[in-house]
Amino acid sequence: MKLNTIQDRQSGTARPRKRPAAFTALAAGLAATLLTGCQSEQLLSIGDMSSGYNKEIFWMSLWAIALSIIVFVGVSWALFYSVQKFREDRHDAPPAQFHGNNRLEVILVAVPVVIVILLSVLTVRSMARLNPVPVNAPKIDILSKQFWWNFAYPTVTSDAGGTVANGNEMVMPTGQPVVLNLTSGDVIHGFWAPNIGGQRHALPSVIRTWKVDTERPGVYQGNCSQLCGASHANMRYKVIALEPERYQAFLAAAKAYRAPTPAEGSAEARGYTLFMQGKASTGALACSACHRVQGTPAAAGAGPDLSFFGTRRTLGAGMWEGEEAEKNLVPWIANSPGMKPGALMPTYDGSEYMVNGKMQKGGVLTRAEIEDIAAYLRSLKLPEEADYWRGTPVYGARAGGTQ
Ligand code: HEC
Ligand SMILES: [Cu+2]
Repeated sequence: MKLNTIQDRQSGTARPRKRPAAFTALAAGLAATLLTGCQSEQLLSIGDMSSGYNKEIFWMSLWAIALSIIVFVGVSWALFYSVQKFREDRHDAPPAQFHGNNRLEVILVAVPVVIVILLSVLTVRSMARLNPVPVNAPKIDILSKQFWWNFAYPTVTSDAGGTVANGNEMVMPTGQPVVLNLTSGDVIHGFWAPNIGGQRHALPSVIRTWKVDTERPGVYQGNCSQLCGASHANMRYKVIALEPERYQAFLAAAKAYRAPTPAEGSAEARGYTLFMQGKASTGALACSACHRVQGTPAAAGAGPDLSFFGTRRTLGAGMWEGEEAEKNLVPWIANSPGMKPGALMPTYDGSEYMVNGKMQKGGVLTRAEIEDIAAYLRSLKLPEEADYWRGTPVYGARAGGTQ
């Protein structure tokens, strides 16, 4: 196709009305990349007014912005007025001097002081509303680690032993403040799910407590907001807000949950054995050395809790969702550091990976063995009524979203 150049126009050719095809193709390509590339992306919004936390911050900011506009307009007016009124070409004589005018000086100091006091009062008022943590509110203990999240329910001890917990998917009730206790197992991370309220840093050896809330049931996106290493951008999670009755149903079922015992001779049973014991002959480490599955001997915390893995819809700490997560489970178990840079899980296809700056070689499981383990993981399901994804609307999913 002939490009529309300056020479064309100078030589008298009319500029074609149509956009050059190259441009159209580029735009279409870009749109396609954006749409497919972000298939599982969800909008994040600090302006989500279904959260009381966000509402409070919004009104406080509005006051602060309004005061700033008043100051800006006032100062600009004074500036332009003086420049205009006291132009040198209109005034031959030196201007009147008012050095030592106490009244003026007091006014010039008092006005900013009043504005700053007003802003402080507004800020302190918002803090007084947001900071107190209700005693009887639902609590969630959050552990962040490179590059995943664990959400534990400290008041819910499971019948099978241990505290009820879920990796990378946080379930909370709507219509009431939820108290979050956040910490880190290694470096500094940031908990940021703006639709439900404020962001906090996760600091090693410190527990930060605050509250979040939302009125609207839904699935919300959460991200790590503090640069924490190679897979910082892949350190995501979902917040699933349920109406209180459904939340209670989830907690009750999670409390009573015991991982199902697979039928003898099934793929799940073979997967179970490999999960618990690994395969010493090929150096494949037991999954139970790092993961917990409620109701089994697996009780370790070096990786996310997998108790209800079959109910989950994300994989790799929110890197994949829905069908993608389903498709990637076997490749993930085979070589997770290959799929997610820096993931601290061994490989099971014999490839090399790095831990603490040292190259290591993973053990080896066959494809069939890994598929058995995947089958076992998929069988780890909460009962139907406690499936927190079922029917829960996904907030702000882009076109082509998966849920
Ligand atoms: C040395 C500890 C370790 C061992 C052994 C281990 N894992 Fe992991 N696993 C991890 C860590 C750490 C993560 C989190 C990786 C990330 O997202 O950055 C993880 C993540 C996972 C996830 C993804 C969970 C999610 O929701 O994103 C699955 C599934 C999983 N492991 C299964 C297994 C299986 C199956 C085995 C055994 C074949 C196994 N793991 C062995 C440490 C381990
Ligand atoms: Cu992080």
